[in-house]
Amino acid sequence: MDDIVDIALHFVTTPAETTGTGSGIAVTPYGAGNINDTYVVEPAAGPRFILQRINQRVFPKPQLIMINLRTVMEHIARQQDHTQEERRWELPDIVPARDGQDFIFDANGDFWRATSFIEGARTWPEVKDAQHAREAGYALGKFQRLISDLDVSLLHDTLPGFHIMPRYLQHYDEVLERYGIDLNRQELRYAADFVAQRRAWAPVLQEACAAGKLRERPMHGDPKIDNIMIDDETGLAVGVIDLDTVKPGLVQYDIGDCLRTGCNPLGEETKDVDNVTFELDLCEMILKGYLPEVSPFYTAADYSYLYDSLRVLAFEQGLRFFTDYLAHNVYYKVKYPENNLRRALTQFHLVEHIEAQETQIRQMVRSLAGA
Ligand code: GN1
Ligand code: MG
Repeated sequence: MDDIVDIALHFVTTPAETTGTGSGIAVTPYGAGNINDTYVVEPAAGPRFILQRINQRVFPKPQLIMINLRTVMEHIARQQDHTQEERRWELPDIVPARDGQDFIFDANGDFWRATSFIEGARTWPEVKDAQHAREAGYALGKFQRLISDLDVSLLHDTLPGFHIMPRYLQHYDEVLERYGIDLNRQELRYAADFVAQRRAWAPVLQEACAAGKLRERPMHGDPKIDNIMIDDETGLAVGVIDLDTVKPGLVQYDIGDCLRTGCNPLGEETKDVDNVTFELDLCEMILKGYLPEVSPFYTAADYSYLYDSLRVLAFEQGLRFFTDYLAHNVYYKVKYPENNLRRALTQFHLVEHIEAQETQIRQMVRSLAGA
């Protein structure tokens, strides 16, 4: 890899730095992403910005991410021209490189891009309280609404197979076959049984799509609570970040992902796996923020698949973490060797608590949807 300062300088246009010396520029690791490498760049002059190396094992054609991002940002900018909003709303915009391109490849073939830093706001790894939950729902709903009339055929598929359960199950089978599993270990047996008991049901969203009940639309793809920006002063949502997986998909993946992360106060990284819960009051707050935003384009089927969306997304995430644990951690970054196993067990316990509250969740959706 080239020196990180040299990389950052490609995205700095203020005169002091274009000499290429890098004096006065600070580049610091930032955030907690599981896949890409993220830095904040503070030039001697001009606004700070986010610099990221995109993981090309996960995103084989990273240029497509930037093409989609331009398409989406231009679409949203046109929409916002027509609205007089009082609330602050900001999305991470592209910071082009000095040569005018939206990205650079370094000498090693690594792919780098920069986006604007949203000041005075931050993300939170876990849900804090009811207002935070409601704001997360609002931000996702508003984002989905802003892209709901974008022609989905204009978006590239930046990550083939993303959220497609039959593919994840097939990959899990291949990993089991290749690496094996110690079923004498109680946690591993629990996880393997857990998958076996739900694998026939798990492709429910893809089946609904194939049957014409749901259809592909523009989606965010990764609206976990940690990707919602909250204003430091007002506590209100400012927008959503991490737009790399905005592509054709189901809005169900989005709301399922928002609920599975926003209603689990212990969060995805907890080691206190046995005490993981799905909190109904937070679920109600997320839906109260979300549903009014999406009601203009939501169909009856969209409402009826909400419970399944939540259950599937928690199960999918557990399966993906478990598979990666069995494959010796090749997809997600890990902080300790059993990190992916703990993450998987957390999601599976969350699924169990979701299932135990199915009647209440379905009833909640019906009453909030006004049905
Ligand atoms: C990954 O890199 P990050 O943290 O934004 C993953 C998501 C998962 C998430 C779990 C492209 O997102 O699907 O929900 O980890 N992104 C991709 O924290 O696989
Ligand atoms: Mg992401």
